[in-house]
Amino acid sequence: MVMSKSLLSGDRTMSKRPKVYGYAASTYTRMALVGAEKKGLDYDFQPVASWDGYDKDPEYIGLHPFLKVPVLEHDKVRLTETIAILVYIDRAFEGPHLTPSDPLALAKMWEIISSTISYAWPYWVPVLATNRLFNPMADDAVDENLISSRLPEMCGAAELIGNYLTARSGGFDLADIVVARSLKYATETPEWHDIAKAAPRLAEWWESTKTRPTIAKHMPDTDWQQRTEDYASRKSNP
Ligand SMILES: N[C@@H](CCC(=O)N[C@@H](CS)C(=O)NCC(=O)O)C(=O)O
Repeated sequence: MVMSKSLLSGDRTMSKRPKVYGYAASTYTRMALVGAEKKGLDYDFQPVASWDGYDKDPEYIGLHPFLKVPVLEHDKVRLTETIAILVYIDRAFEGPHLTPSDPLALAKMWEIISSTISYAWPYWVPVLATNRLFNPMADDAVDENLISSRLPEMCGAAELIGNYLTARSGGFDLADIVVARSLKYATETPEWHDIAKAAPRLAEWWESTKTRPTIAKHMPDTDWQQRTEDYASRKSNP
């Protein structure tokens, strides 16, 4: 277990403006940023690592007991865990509601979020995106066996979540933010063809969601050729 001293406790003066610590390629950081944007907050983003998160700034250490991002700081409040951050953003500030008031719609929102974090994110991001997109960028090996053996889970989760998303009666909520950010990298891989075929509702939802202004504004910049060059240049000039 990695336990580290918090940089954000002690004498540090907390910002009155909400501040999100994270890094640009981080799916969870981007969820917090989309939430802040959608709420219309005047907030700051403090990157604490290189774009890909591989090279951490000294400030990264101590932000989170398990060395994760994002972390939100606001006045006397410091929060870890993306979902907690999103709920705080929704409830602590004025602006459009990001969570439904209807009890069933609220439960459905959590059903989608929990399913995404439990059954989709572990396959779409650490298995698929890391191997297909981030490993080639860093000149690391691609585990083809892992990708192909986990394709059924990637497709199964996509089908389930697509069905949940399109069966809802309400509008945009935190579930859209969590699914959109978890799915983005998968849509850039060749496996997206199989996933979309297995989950046509999710594919249709993605087509209409990816162009929403706040979602589009917080797409990570995935020019992979440029990313590969940046990574190589960092490694040769540490
Ligand atoms: N349970 C955490 C998970 C956050 C998480 O896994 N963040 C990733 C980036 S998307 C991270 O910090 N990874 C550590 C690293 O990049 O070294 C949350 O909900 O915020």
